[in-house]
Amino acid sequence: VSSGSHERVALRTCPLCEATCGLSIALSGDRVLRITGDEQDVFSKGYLCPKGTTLGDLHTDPDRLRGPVVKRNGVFVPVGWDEAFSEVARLFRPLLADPGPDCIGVYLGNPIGHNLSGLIYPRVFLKALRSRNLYTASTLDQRPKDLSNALLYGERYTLAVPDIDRTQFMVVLGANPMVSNGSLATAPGWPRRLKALVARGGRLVVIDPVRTLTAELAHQHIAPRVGTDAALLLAMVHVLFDEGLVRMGRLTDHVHGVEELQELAQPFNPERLAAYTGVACETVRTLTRAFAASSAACIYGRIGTTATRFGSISSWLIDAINVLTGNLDRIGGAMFPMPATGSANTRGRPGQGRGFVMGRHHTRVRRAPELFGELPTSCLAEEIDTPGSGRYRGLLLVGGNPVVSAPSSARLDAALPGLDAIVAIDPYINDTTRHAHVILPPPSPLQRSHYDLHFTQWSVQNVAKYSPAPLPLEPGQLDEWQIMCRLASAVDGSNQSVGRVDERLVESIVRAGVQDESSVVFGVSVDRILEQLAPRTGPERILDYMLRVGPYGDGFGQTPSGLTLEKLQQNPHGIDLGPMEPRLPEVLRSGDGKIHLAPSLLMQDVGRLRLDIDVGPATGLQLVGRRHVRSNNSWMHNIPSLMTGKERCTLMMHPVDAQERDLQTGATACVTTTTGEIQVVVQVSDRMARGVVSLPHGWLHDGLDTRLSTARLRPGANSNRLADGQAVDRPSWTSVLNGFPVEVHALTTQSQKATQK
Ligand SMILES: Nc1nc2c(c(=O)[nH]1)N[C@H]1C(S)=C(S)[C@@H](COP(=O)(O)OP(=O)(O)OC[C@H]3O[C@@H](n4cnc5c(=O)[nH]c(N)nc54)[C@H](O)[C@@H]3O)O[C@H]1N2
Ligand SMILES: Nc1nc2c(c(=O)[nH]1)N[C@H]1C(S)=C(S)[C@@H](COP(=O)(O)OP(=O)(O)OC[C@H]3O[C@@H](n4cnc5c(=O)[nH]c(N)nc54)[C@H](O)[C@@H]3O)O[C@H]1N2
Ligand code: SF4
Ligand SMILES: [Mo]
Repeated sequence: VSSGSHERVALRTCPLCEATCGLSIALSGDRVLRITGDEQDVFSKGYLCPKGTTLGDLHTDPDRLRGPVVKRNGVFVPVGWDEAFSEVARLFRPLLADPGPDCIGVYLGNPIGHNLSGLIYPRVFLKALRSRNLYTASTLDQRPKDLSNALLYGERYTLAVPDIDRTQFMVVLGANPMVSNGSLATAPGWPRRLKALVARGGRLVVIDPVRTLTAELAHQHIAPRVGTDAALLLAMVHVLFDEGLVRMGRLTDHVHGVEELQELAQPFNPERLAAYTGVACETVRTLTRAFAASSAACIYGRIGTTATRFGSISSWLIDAINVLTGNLDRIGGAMFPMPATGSANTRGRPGQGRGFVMGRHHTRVRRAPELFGELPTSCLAEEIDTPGSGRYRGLLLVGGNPVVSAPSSARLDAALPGLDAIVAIDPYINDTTRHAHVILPPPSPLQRSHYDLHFTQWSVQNVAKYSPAPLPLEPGQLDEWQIMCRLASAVDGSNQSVGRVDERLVESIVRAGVQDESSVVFGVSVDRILEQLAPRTGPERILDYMLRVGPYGDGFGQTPSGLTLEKLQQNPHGIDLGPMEPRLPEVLRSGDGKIHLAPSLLMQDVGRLRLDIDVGPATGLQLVGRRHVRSNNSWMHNIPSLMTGKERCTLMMHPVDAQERDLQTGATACVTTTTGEIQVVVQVSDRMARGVVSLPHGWLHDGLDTRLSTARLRPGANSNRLADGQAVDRPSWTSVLNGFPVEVHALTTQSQKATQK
């Protein structure tokens, strides 16, 4: 698209958060003039947030690495790609030979999920490494939901998302989409959509210990005690049975375990739980009745329900309530998307799968089970610093910053220098990558094409949109998929070209397709398919394949009007594939084709919850996390325009809690747990409930050997120095990042004590 002689406009989906907004990028040459929302984008319709406008600043950030660096005598020096990959081979290959692949850990961070290369190519280096020690940011995030999805429906990404645009009653637990723009429910413009819900007379209820911006929009804000959602949800299930409100309608035939769940919930009446949850029994009963009475209701939970002590139970019961009230798979309820590039629930036999197993291998130190092939990041530090055979010797970091993002972060920070080899694919030298021996930087988002393979799986509208790279790679620069291919051949010693690694990957993907009885290309020859994909290469070739064999695809000519990448290229604002449609029972992939409402693993975990309830509500202060619209996890603090204004890394606390500790807004507090201690600026706020303090994660960039000149000016404090990697949601091993006890003191008294020692 061009306008004027020098100015042109490029369209690119924003890769920063799950909202997938369409951006309209005005360019002059390779200079970004401005970024606005793409009004014609079929999904985001012009919506964007302040972060989306800063991709040009990210592109020009002088601290962002433009070429690989290798550490020599403790300092990073720029090298060419050949030298960088030789160094990778020199570091990793001896370790792979002895003691072997399992001495290497791999960590895949959040931006990998927002990245076309990152969603396709990691398998090439994982195969080359042959290590089973894969860690991901998901294990700090949504893992309990993945687990409950797998147990209920047979597959982790069979995720019921709130039908936000058509619902009449929405309960939001532990999420603040007015700020986060939503998660595990992709919808650009959550704020607009929530306001539309209110405007059409729908009801919004927010359950959050903090009076967030989302809570302010709601008709009702319920502030439970931190970490008690599982009990609150059990009480709602109890009321559904107790008051005869269960109405499963057409779901009835597809559901197993209703009686077991009823029996389980029997003792959990809201009267008994009120002291524990802090929510009056009448509030629970009234809410449950109103929810059950609505013809289109959904309950949705996010990180304030997952990264908590009972995250798996909460994740499960959220779906259970949607099922028991007949709202699962109902228009305006919680529904299953149908992504254009397919997913595990569009492949294989419709309505039935193999079910799922976990624990095929375990971590060495704490024996934490593998889940979906991944190990919990809560265990990473100890696998590195615990002596003994099997201790990790090398680490590959791909788009992750666990020294800031993971619990027990001081321990991880101290452990990393003990490794023989750390390689990072990352654009920045930050708190984690400063420990690397080699850093391989991907190009900026503006130099890469985009398609949301991941988020279309939980998108509230079925859409498909491809963006070509707005700007070309600079001479000598590698795209991220090329880095991943070269990494693979450096590690396996084959020294195959990028082209060859890519060929082998696409061949293996197509071969799996033609051997899959459920695929439209079953029985077709691999070569015929590859001919039709030519002359594309790289992620575009694989994307084209996925679209063409996907649910709306052209099936390589079988449905000529169907989707292809070429068709997406002709529709740069995206193609609207329509609202979500009911998908039961076809969507199920459980072993017996049923929804398992009472999975034994989670039923058993209720014993742990029961003990907690018996112990009673925690005393003292509980820490929770929060997000800010101008901040993105740990890595956008180097963008000057996002860093203006008031201090954002503050400890928010209730006026009385602050007063009791002689703290005022602007004072520095010392926050301690059994794991660590930080100092942080206080912000007194009546948004907070008594006993709850809130601190954002993703801060602290004061390491002298980082290259983050803007971020370092306002380092904030790292909340994960307080979080304890030993504290997990038992079934999923997800870290408790929301809801752990802290002590808070005014800095002066604390520092005086320290000097007296
Ligand atoms: N601007 C911005 N947007 C982001 C991100 C970002 O860093 N910045 N990060 C992205 C990522 S990776 C994710 S996963 C999503 C997360 O998206 P959200 O889950 O919407 O994230 P938060 O804003 O942290 O909201 C969590 C809420 O849970 C509440 N909470 C804490 N403990 C409890 C509890 O025990 N019970 C209940 N009911 N509530 C509790 C907190 O007070 C908070 O309001 O956001 C994404 N979007
Ligand atoms: N206390 C607390 N901790 C939390 C959370 C919380 O709520 N509270 N939230 C958790 C959640 S939900 C998440 S998702 C995790 C995130 O945890 P991480 O994924 O570990 O952290 P990010 O901050 O997303 O770090 C992203 C890294 O990727 C790099 N990067 C950016 N773009 C690219 C790219 O295109 N390619 C590559 N290769 N690298 C890139 C950045 O420079 C940065 O180093 O944090 C978790 N940690
Ligand atoms: S909400 Fe903001 S950060 Fe998220 S995709 Fe849209 S513009 Fe990007
Ligand atoms: Mo996340």
